[in-house]
Amino acid sequence: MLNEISMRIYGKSLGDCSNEECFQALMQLIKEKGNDRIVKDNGKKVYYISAEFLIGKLLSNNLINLGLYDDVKNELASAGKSLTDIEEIEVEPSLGNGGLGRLAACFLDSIANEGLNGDGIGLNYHLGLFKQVFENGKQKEVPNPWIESDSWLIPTDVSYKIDFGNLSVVSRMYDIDVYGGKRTNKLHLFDVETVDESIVTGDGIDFDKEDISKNLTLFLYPDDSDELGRLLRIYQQYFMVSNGAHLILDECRDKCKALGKTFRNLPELAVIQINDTHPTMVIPELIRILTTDGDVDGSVITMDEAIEIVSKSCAYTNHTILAEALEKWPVKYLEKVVPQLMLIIRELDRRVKERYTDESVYIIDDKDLVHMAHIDIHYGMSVNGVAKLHTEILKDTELNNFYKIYPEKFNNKTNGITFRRWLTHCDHELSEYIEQLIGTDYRQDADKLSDLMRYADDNNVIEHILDIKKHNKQSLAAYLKTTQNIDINPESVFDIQIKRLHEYKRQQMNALYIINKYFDIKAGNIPKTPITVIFGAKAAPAYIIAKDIIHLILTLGKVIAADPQVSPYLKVVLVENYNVTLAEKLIPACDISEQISLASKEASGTGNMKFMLNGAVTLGTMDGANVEIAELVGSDNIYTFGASSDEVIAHYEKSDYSARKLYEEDELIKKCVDFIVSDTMLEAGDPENLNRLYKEIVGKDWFMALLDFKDYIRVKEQALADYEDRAVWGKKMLVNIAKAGFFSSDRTIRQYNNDIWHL
Ligand code: 26Q
Repeated sequence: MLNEISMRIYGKSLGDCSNEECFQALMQLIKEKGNDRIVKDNGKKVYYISAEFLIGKLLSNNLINLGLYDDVKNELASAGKSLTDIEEIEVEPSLGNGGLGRLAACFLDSIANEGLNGDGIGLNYHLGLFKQVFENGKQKEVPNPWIESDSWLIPTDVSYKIDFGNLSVVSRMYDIDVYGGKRTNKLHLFDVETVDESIVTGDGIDFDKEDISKNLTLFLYPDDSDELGRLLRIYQQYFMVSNGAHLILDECRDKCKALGKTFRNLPELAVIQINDTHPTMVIPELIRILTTDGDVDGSVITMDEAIEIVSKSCAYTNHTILAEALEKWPVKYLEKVVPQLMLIIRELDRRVKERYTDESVYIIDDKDLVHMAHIDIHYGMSVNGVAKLHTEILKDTELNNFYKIYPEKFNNKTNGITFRRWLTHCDHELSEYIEQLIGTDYRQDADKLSDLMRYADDNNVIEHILDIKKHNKQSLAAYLKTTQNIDINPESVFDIQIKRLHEYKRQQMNALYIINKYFDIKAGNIPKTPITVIFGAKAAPAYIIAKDIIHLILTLGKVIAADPQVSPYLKVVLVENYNVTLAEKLIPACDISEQISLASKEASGTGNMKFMLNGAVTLGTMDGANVEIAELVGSDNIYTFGASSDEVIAHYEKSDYSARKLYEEDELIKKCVDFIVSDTMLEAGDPENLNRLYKEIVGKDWFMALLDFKDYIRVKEQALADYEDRAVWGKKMLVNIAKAGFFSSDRTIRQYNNDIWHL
């Protein structure tokens, strides 16, 4: 099958092709096979609109979803080629930052695999988020280009003129196919024709922030620590939603014509799922276009009618309760960038103010800030959180005033992950073994993974699962050696924390644990099995404390590696440029999954689910989806610790948390925190970063790392002790895998469809 294509495009057989040529041939094969599954229908369609789509490499995933993986692998092997080597050719697009973007990618995969009609809408950032490199123990950001002349990206002839207050640009839509077992959907990525990568100057990610027609689609989340950066984000957001709105209405116009309907039927033809507040302007933009351009037949659509149509078509997903992450834009900025939209937003606000006296639900507040989430909640038909606890907190506290007005709009959709990427693809050996034991039914119905519970006391099975983990650890060690020149001991315990760097996720608490362990080892308490603590995290370029935490981890790694007393037993690694590809190698190799956010702050987490599915045991707080993991696996198969979300919320309400008090009153806490600014550390690292972080932890510690630190040590020690009994640990692994079925994104998507989309 592949040979035929290589003959056709290169005039030579597969065995004579280079890996690059094989990759091209594979792309060709996949695109041809995928085309057979394009379904054109006039039914209702979901548009998942998102600033991020963290899709990862597509080669193997596409092969798996098209059912071609094994055949292709065998054909390549008989031609003397390795699929794994060919995978290395593909560049991972960096179109996302973290969980929200990866969730969008998992959802597209599940929508297609459930056979549902649904496309993604986003932006084609040429240089991605940024590529992280470490220099002198610090993060440096450099561009992360990923678009090659021949890639998954397919140019289309869809193009719109997009008007801003002071300029207009012309867009172009590019598509990436999303293959499901039953149909092919699309990820539509909009780009600006005039984008110019050459305006990025120096060796970092600096560029002229005012040259909108050239910079609009260069980077995801350009540094918004100054006004120009914030304005640029508004340009980007409007560009995304205006293109999206035009596309949606164009597609609906065609359907209306075919079905004899009008835009008044929009809610029967389209549903727009708004991924966090970044695409919120799609609501006023749709209203603007409908009231300006009128209906399919040219008749007028009034403001009242347009609002009703749009409000019935849009649904909002909230991914955070951190106040600082809820977008609020100054009226003045919106007035400058999108004056035509500000007219609509003022009208939407006027209607809210006419109806409600409670100022907390206003769209425009008394400081002239536009609360984007408030637009979504008033003018959408659904508001969902992403895990049970998260939704409860939204209803009870953060969005309580809205919940009182619109109880019927609130619902929970606990996140999920696609098992095709996060099991079949990334842990082939494990998925094959699972299929030997329980067959393949679980691929359609993930809950069937629980059939594995039959083997919970079968020593041979447990042995086998432990063996697979061992192989994955060896593979990771080899991979990190070749790609990053990092040495890790595959015989050690792999303790892994990989996620965006944020204070609430508390990488700093993990670092303090490492300091505690360092002292322990120095005092002669040698761990039975050596420990490797692995981090992966990017810090937002302007987030100073996050960057200080990166520096702390890198410096600790250096200090420990240089200490012959400690280094045989403890190793600290921060992998460079953590991304989906690295996650696919790290997760199957993990023993202990670190999910240690301050309770109430992590909306859900999805890494926690991936680790569980791959047989890692969670060490976590009762936060986000950890709560649901704990319910599923039972207390024997998870390590939980720390203050509850209620306790944490009470501390914030009473403002009674004092890090300094804990630091001064507890000798161990003081000793560990003081080490950050010890002579050893200051000599190995940069005193500016270390002193600043020390002050932050003692003087503020807004996310209460010191509150949970002692309990964290206690429970982590228990986990490490339990690890020593391989049979006992192996059973915990098996139970985790067996109970992970609930976290399939196929389930999540069915729930979105049943409760919100009704496709
Ligand atoms: C906001 C304002 C200005 C600039 C940037 C932002 C911004 C950017 C990205 C705010 C939030 C994000 C990303 C959020 C995110 O990834 N949230 C995660 O979503 C996951 C999927 O639901 C959850 O599992 C995680 O718990 C949540 O942190």
